[in-house]
Amino acid sequence: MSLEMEFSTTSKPIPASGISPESPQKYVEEISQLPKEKGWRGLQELFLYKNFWLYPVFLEGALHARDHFQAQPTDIFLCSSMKTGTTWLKALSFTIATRGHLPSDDGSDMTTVSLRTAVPHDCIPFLEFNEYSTAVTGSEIPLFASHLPYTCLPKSIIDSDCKMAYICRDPKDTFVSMWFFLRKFVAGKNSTDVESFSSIDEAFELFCKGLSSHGPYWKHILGYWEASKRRPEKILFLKYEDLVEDTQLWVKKLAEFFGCPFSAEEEREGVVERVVKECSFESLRNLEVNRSGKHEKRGRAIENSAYFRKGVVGDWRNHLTDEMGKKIDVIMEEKLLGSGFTF
Ligand code: PAP
Repeated sequence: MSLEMEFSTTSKPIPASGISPESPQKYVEEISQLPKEKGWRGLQELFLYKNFWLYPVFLEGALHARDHFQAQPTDIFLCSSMKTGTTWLKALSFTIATRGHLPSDDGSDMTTVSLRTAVPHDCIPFLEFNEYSTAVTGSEIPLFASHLPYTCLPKSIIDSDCKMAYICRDPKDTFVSMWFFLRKFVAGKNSTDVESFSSIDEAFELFCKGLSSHGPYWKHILGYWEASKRRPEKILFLKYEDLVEDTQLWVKKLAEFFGCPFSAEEEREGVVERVVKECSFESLRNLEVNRSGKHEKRGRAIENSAYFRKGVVGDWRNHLTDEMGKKIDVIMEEKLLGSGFTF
């Protein structure tokens, strides 16, 4: 996905609405009638669609998918709010689905489409970037990804009873990851832009009010959580922290969920371990494609390295005060109360 498409800075010559000029007129009109808020300084305005704050590019994609995407019952969606582990989940899922082509340690049996040559975002298409004609290469499983909240997904996905794997993450680490990611993007423009970007304190207050990309974050989680309780066999719920703690266990669960469990022989041969190793933060971050490559969509590019910052649990402690941590924890507790979900 292209950051420029998602979060064009205010310094760019974009329409006041933030809606891209190439968006069909009917979507421009629909979006312009939605409530909007300024959101994070240095980024576009956020628009309120079905009770969620979305940047125009995601919204355009959501509306387009709503009108045009025809899900098949066999499609599987990897869903997440931003910065909760999407890249990792994509890498793991892609590797599980294409493990018949797993490169050996010396790389001798590499196929053309591989995590060693493409950023995970280029391996599994995003629904809201209208990439759904691009089937995942080398995989028997039609995998797609989406950052959209459950209630904003196209009706055809819900009606087709598609499987979904949803990943969420501690809100403090999610917020910190998002702030650095967006700041890095803004910093890529020029120093004036980065100076005008929301400070971490300012962005934190907005995040706590639900004003962030795809926010409120708690509502994003709740939508999928409630759906997973209604359809547990169709919606697999993952936490980034659990994935860190026991990646092998979750890789096996994912494979079972996708309908391609590891055979006893594969387990004996260490295929699960190889999948985990292939997708580890260190392995992915150190690949040439992710160190110096760029990720291009619609003629625009961002550095792949932006998707691999630290990859640890609890980094928020280096950037937020205990008081801030407590504040967001209390908000999350209140909002998730009675749902049965906790971090
Ligand atoms: P996206 O919404 O832009 O797709 P997403 O992949 O959901 O981002 O989240 C990025 C986070 O996942 C980053 O966290 P950090 O800022 O706290 O470091 C990124 O480092 C982390 N990440 C990416 N790949 C991996 C991986 N293989 N293992 C663990 N964490 C990872």
